[in-house]
Amino acid sequence: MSEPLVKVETRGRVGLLTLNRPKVLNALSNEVIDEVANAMKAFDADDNIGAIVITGSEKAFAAGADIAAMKDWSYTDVYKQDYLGHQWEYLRRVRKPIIAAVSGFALGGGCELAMQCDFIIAGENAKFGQPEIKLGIIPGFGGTQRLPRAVGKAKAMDMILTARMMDAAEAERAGLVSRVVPSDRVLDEALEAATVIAAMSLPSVMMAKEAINRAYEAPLNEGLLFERRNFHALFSTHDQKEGMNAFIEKRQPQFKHE
Ligand code: CO8
Repeated sequence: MSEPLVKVETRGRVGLLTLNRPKVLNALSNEVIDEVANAMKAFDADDNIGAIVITGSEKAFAAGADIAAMKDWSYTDVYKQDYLGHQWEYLRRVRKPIIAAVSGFALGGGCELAMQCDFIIAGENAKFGQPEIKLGIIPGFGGTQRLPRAVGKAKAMDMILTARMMDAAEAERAGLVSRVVPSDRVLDEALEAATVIAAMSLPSVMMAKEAINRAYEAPLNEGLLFERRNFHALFSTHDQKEGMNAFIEKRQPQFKHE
């Protein structure tokens, strides 16, 4: 049997996706993205999963869209299939937290895939970049929108216009990644973070994610109201009573995720 393009596993309450096209540095073909989106949908619908990790290999998280597959496409080909729409946009709709565990290259669509996740844990050998300009195109999967939000306009312009890569230390300073760890620790660190998150009350985790994302999509007043209403709503859950009682009684909470 041939190797799957994306390996899908569970580790306790954590769903783990591993991009698995090592010969082409995990180049993201439509087939790969279909498999990622389908696995994400299944994890999102599974009550036994509380957080998701997506990773690649030690050499590459993903070196971008599959250039060999794209090179002969015409405008009508990409327009008619709405390339980078539909399944590709699915990640945005996943309601559980997704952590990108990035080692090696995260370039073009690979950098954009990592930025669609909720946060990035990078290995010391990670390299981020949007080199599309060298191919006569521009980022098409959110790079021109998410990179400036993550690192500011100056660095985003610099990276997208010159195609230079950012190493892990610069990415951490710029706010693109949340932590940098030794390269051989990336996946373990991401799984540990995901396990911590998955042990929290799922409704509060989902509402926190939704509220943080509002900070990017709504004016401050709307975002603050959205946060406050969700804060109020959590007082209707079992887990809020359990969490607060456990604190007062000096014991660990037993969350039911409801
Ligand atoms: N697509 C297809 N094949 C690739 C890709 C890719 N993006 N990247 C690497 N490969 C292949 C190489 O062709 C090579 O294959 P082969 O062994 O058959 O020659 C193999 O992977 C190994 O690559 P290299 O020999 O080049 O390895 P190096 O260590 O010398 O270099 C680099 C590593 C620097 C990462 C280099 O491979 C590189 O520059 N890759 C292309 C990076 C790039 O331009 N990425 C942007 C692609 S365009 C894009 O992402 C469009 C964004 C739109 C949204 C996409 C949504 C996902």
